[in-house]
Amino acid sequence: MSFPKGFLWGGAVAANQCEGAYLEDGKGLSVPDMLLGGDVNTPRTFLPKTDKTAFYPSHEAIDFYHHYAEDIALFAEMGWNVFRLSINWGRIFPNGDDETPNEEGLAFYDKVFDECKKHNIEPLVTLCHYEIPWNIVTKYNGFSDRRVIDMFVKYATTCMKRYKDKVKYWLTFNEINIACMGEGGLGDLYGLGIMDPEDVNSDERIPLNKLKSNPQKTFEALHNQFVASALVVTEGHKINPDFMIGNMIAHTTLYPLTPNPKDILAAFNEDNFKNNFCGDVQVRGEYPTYMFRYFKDHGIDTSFITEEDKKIIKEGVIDFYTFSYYMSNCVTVDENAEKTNGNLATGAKNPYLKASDWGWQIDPDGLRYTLNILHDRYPHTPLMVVENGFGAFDKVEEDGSVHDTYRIDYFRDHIKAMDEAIEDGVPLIGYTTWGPIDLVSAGTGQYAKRYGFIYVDRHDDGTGDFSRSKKDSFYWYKKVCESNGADL
Ligand code: BGP
Repeated sequence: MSFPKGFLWGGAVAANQCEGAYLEDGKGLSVPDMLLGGDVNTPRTFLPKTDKTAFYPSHEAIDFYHHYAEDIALFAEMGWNVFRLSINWGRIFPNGDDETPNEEGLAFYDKVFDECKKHNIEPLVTLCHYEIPWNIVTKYNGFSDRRVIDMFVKYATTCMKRYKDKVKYWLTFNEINIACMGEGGLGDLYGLGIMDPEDVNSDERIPLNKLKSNPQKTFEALHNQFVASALVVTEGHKINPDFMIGNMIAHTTLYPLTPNPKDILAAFNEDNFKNNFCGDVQVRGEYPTYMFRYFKDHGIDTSFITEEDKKIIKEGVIDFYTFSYYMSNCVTVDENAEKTNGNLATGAKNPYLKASDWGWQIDPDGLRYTLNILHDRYPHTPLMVVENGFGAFDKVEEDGSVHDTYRIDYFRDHIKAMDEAIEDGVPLIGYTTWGPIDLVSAGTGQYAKRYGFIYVDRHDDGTGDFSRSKKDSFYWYKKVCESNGADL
């Protein structure tokens, strides 16, 4: 067994998917508060005018806001030493552009971090996990407006100053490359807070994959996020030189479907665009050359990449690289090839892999491969897997137990793959599973797509008493954490 001493074991959540309390203690509306649920075949819809008859899954979520002490105690019982969570921007600056921060919001996270400390759990904090304040969308069109860079830096440094002795590990933007994925304006809205004014003012429900998108604006806004992220890295190190500040990439590993050189090239290009581009900027501090070819081919005017911004990006390279890994997909030029269903990450079906009920292909070997590829690409950067997990329908037995062997199998195989990668020489420093406690799915808005070791009594029709109970996987992951990955 090769997990090094001090390896970080834990789980990961996002504020908007677990906290609920969406308007409590001064919090402002943020993007996910405007989204209704969908399912595997129906995309989530956006409804800007709050409709009292509609069910917005994140408004109450699993009510972590009032259950945090109980939940963190359960995490501690599993033997964790790290807990990845996000601060909801709208709790600290309810409109994004407020003069002063909201003290009640700041006080809430003080309590959460104190609870972690009590249990010797290190918080790993994402500053923006798809939680852009709604006012920034409607008034500034998200990160397409450069003033939002300053708003984000102000928010991030406010948090970093306040929690400088409580939090050491920070991530700037969750899955910053979501802007390069997904259909229509989905990535624009989730990641960048961009929305076409016509869509913002619509009275109709708009499926997320039908939101309008303007690629020029997308890349300008993404560039502004690179600048904002780099400034936060630089400013954060001034606040506390011991801070470890990382990026976060959605990594869907891509293979050519066949040995046809056209498939090889298509997979190579798609991999660069979707998986490598953002990480290359944030680790190496400059835009990779292949992107200038992409911009040229797609008619993108790159004058937004100014000399001054280049310097900022160069200075603010990250300390560690983190990523989510759920699945792999295939790429082919054959338009008739069978497709997978992966919400954001679709591709051609791999005949060698099984998939979850949501069509996400299960590929533990892909994780070992990915870790090696990333280490080769960024040889001096520590890596961390900050999301990995299996969304499934769970069945509660009469005695309240949940026998989720499928989830245990998924995790066992992926942890073995990480073990192999460490043997291969990869500097992997930690692992946080996604949704260690059931929560709202980002892609579909469902509760029924469950990821947790901990079951939450909460359902898609809005029923449930929010009570928590342990699934079989809870006891299994406890063994894993307590044995530092030896007892699988
Ligand atoms: C990632 C997001 C998470 C999480 C996860 C699982 O893309 O960072 O927020 O939700 O995917 O996806 P889903 O919730 O759609 O099953």
